[in-house]
Amino acid sequence: MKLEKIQFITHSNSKYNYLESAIMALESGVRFVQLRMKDASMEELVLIGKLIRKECDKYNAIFIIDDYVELVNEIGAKGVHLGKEDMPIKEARKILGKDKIIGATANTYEDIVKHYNDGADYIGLGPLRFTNTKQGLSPILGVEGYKDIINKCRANNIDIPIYAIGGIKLEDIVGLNSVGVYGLAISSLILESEEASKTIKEINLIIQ
Ligand code: TZP
Ligand code: MG
Repeated sequence: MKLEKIQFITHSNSKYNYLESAIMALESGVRFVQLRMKDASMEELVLIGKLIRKECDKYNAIFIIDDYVELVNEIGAKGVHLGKEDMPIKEARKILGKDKIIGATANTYEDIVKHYNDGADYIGLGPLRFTNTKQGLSPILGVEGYKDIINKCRANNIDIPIYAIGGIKLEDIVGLNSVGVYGLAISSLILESEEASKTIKEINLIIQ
């Protein structure tokens, strides 16, 4: 399955709840959504997850969920995104099989090598800079951090799509693209955009 270059991560703010955030992103042109809803109960996740999955189906968009390997099939999602405190990638692969997408969070080159060897489909590498969207951020990488890590991957034939994540603004994307990120995992940039469809088009022009 070809991975879309923009992954929208759900969030809520004064304008949108989680479901509305996903619908707004889809209406604006996003075709890859991750349901991230940190304080939700399993029941809520299943309920909202199924609703977002139906919306994604309408747009033929890829839909994955954060953290919960055990809910992937129940929700009908195409995969899962796993962080450092979540189920190990190898174990998740055994449960989900080869056709589901497994994304993994990384902050260093070493994290990427481990996830690559364990069979991840893509990496979310970050954070680029500070963001309020996530608590307990790993050390900030800056564009130079991405450059160093991606160059090391290339030198060692570690070939896996790398998504930049965390605090990404429109003006960062040319730089991120030029150091070789595959795509972007974003939330605030879309949720706080005055015209999200225009923002998506602008991102697509740079990153394709
Ligand atoms: N991990 C680091 S930042 C983030 C996650 C899941 C959420 C997206 O951040 P932003 O800054 O709202 O795009
Ligand atoms: Mg997680």
